[in-house]
Amino acid sequence: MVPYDAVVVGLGAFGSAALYHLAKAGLKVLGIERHHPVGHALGSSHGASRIIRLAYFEGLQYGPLLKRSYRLFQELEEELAERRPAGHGGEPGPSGPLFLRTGMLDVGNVFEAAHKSAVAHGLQHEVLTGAELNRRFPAFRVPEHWRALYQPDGGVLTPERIVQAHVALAQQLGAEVATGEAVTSWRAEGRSAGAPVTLTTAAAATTSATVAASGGRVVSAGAVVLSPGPWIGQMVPELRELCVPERQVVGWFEVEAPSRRHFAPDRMPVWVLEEEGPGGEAFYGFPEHGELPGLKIGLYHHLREQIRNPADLDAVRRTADAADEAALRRGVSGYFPAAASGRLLHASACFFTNTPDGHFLIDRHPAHPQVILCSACSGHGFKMSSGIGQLIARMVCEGEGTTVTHALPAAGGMPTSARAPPRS
Ligand code: PYC
Repeated sequence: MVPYDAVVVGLGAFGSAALYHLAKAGLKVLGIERHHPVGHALGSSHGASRIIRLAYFEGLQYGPLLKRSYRLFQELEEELAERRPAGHGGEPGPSGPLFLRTGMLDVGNVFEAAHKSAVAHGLQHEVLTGAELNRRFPAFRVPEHWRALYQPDGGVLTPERIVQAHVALAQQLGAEVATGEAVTSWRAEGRSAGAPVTLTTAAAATTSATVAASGGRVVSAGAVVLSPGPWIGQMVPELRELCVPERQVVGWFEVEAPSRRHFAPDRMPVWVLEEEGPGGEAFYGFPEHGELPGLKIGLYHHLREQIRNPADLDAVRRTADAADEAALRRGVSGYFPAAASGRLLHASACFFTNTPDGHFLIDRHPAHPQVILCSACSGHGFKMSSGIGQLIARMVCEGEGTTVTHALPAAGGMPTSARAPPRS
C-alpha cells in the first residue's frame, strides 16, 4: 500500500502551487520543504514582489500559460478571501493582496519582442516613445528616441503571500506539510507511472518542525514532484550542468521626498528596461509599495555568480556588498534621477536557476515517468507558477501521456543579457 498519491519536494513558487492543485484534485499529498517556515527567504520565492505581465518578450509560446496563470492568481485571491485559512502550523494565513495592478513597461531593446507578443495574443497595449514615457511616468528618464510598450494588465505579485496561500489552502483541502525536513535520497521502484517512489528524509539544519524528533523518515508515493529550485542538482545530479543556480540581488533605493508620488503604484508601472546599443544591460523594477520603502531594482544576471557545487548553496552571501550596490546603482542613476543619490535602504539575495537557453525545465524524469522534474525556471517563472502548478497536477493525475512543457523552445525576444545565462 502506497501511503501518498504524490509527494511534492520543495514548496517554493512551483511546488506550493502544485501541492494546492493536487490537493484540489482530491489526491492524498504531502509537501516537504527543507527550510522553515513556508514563505521563507532562503530560496527563489521571496523579496516582496514579482512582475506579472502578459505580453512576453521572452517568447510568443508563453502567451497561453501567462493568460491562464493570470486568471488562476485572481481565483486564488478570491478563494483566499472566502476561506481565510490559517497558515502552516496554525499561524495566521497570508494577509494583504496577492496582486496589485500597476501596468507594465517594456523599455528599449525588449520593446520589439514584447510588442510582437502583444499583437500576436490580442493584448491591450500602447506604444510610447521614450519622450512620451518620460512625460507620462515622471519617475523615469530614458533616452527620448527609445520605444516602450505599455501593457495595462501588468502588475506586482507578492511571492511570500502567494506561496503561503497555496500551501494554506492545500492544507485546508487535506494536504500534509512538513517544513525543516530535507529529502536526502529518493529511489523509484520501476519505470512505469504509479510504481512507487521512496524518499528518505532528515531534519534539516534550520529547524525543528515535524521530523526533528525522529531525525528523519522514509515515505513512499505513487508520484513525486521535484520542485526544489536551486537544489535540483543535489536531487538529480544529471541536471547539474543543465540547471545552474546563480546568486541574484535586488535593492531598494531611497527616493527624494518631493518626487515620491511619482514612484507610487498608481503613477509608476512595473518595468523591464534593456539598454540599447552594444553591451547594454537589462534592469527591472517596481514602484514603491508595501512595507519596504524605496525604488526596487534588479539587474538580470547581476554579478554572474554561479554556484556550481550544491553544497555551497546554504553559504551564499545574503547581504549586499559594495559591488552589489554599484551594479544596481548604475540602473538607478541612469534612468531614475530622483533616486540617483538615494541610500540603499534594503537588499535581498535569492537564486535564479538557469537553463542554457533561459527557458524552463518541466518534464518527466526520462527513466522514471512517475517522477516529475519541475525546476528550473531561469529567473522568470514566478508569474507562471499558478498555471504550472495546475499543469503538474494534471501530469500526475492523467498519467504518462500528458503533454508537458520542456525547456520551451527559444523563439527570440529574450533580452540579450538574459538570453545567454552565464556559463563559466
Ligand atoms: O520575469 O519580469 C520578470 C523578471 C524580472 C526579473 C527577473 N524576472
